[in-house]
Amino acid sequence: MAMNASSHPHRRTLADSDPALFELVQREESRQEDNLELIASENIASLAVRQAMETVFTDKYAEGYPGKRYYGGCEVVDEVEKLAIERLCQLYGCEAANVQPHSGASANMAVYFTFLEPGDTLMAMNLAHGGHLTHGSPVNFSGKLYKIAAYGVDPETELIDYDEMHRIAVESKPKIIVSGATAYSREFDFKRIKEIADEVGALHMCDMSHYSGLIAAGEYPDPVPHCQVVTSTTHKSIRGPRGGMILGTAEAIKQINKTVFPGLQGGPLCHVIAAKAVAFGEALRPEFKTYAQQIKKNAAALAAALTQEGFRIVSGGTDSHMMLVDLRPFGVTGKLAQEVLEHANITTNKNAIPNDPESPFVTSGVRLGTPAVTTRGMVEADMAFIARAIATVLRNHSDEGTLNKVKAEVTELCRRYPIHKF
Ligand code: DSN
Repeated sequence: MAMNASSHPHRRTLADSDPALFELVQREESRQEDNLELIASENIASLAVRQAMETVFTDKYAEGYPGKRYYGGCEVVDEVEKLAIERLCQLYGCEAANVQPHSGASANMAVYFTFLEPGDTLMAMNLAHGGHLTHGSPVNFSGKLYKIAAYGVDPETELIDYDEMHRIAVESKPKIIVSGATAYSREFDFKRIKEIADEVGALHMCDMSHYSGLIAAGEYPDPVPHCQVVTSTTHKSIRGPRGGMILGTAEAIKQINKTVFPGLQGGPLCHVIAAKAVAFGEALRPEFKTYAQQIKKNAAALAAALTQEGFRIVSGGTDSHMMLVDLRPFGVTGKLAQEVLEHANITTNKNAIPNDPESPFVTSGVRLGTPAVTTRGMVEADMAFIARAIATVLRNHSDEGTLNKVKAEVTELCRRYPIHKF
């Protein structure tokens, strides 16, 4: 007997077809709904971005680039990828782009594989001062394949020491200087870094992953005019789907394209590229600028309120969406803070502060960021509440009654700013 369309196994909903997985989705939705997301690298993608990710583009193989594919049937995905590239170039005013990298790490890998040979010198920010794993960690391919020359922050000001960067660059003669970081809340002087790179014959690459939404909105210094290449994730402050992207001069992207495919990746994730196109379209709208401005206002308000509560903010404040909080005045480690804050529905990540006396697994700090809570609609007054909640939890971390009380207040705040359950 022929099946009708709704009884065909392929037409069953997730809830009907796989209740176990569906229940996990529901649990995660509830967790996101009732928790304050302060991890600086996370955000909440729009419904439109998520809908693009669940489209039929997930089924399509499209090795190659628009107009030059290795499979048939690519006429529609060609238009999707061209749309994503066109919007991305408009957003950042760049000559060319590659939207295929599966992640920020693979975007960085593509740039290094294009312009470096194993054993060459790569200069990037010291991981202990805010650099990323792919900026030369000894446990990452970058630290294993290349000689690493690290620059960092001045011990007093906790701001990047550009004179020292210049000295290290002249001494180590890197082939690439990477700007950008994963835990540096202040502005980078991209012009100065380009001057240093030019002097030593290095390529300047910015990994703008953290700052990409602010940069798109003109709320953080623009690296594009000062770099041959700029890489990024697509899911942090730019608020797209999880993934990566590379922008650059036409000449640089021509070379990088060959490294991304066929050098490193096979078929691109066409459904994710579709969602990237949607996110870039959203970021081109005027309301995205208002959003980026509010991210910064919220970060400044949170840093000021935490200072009032007795915390020390590394470098004394923030120029972006994030801050590093030195917890030593409260006598707690980053590890303990992350655990007890989670008990009160406040999600953070422990993070080393510059010259941290604790190990990277324990740390003396937490990193906080405002992109996700700003997407929910929270404003400066909510940041004052959040600072008080964090201080109350850390002052009373072994008092379960206080933790539960703060948890109830945090849940109440979250429910005033719903995400999925409108
Ligand atoms: N995991 C990211 C962050 O939290 O900054 C970096 O890739």
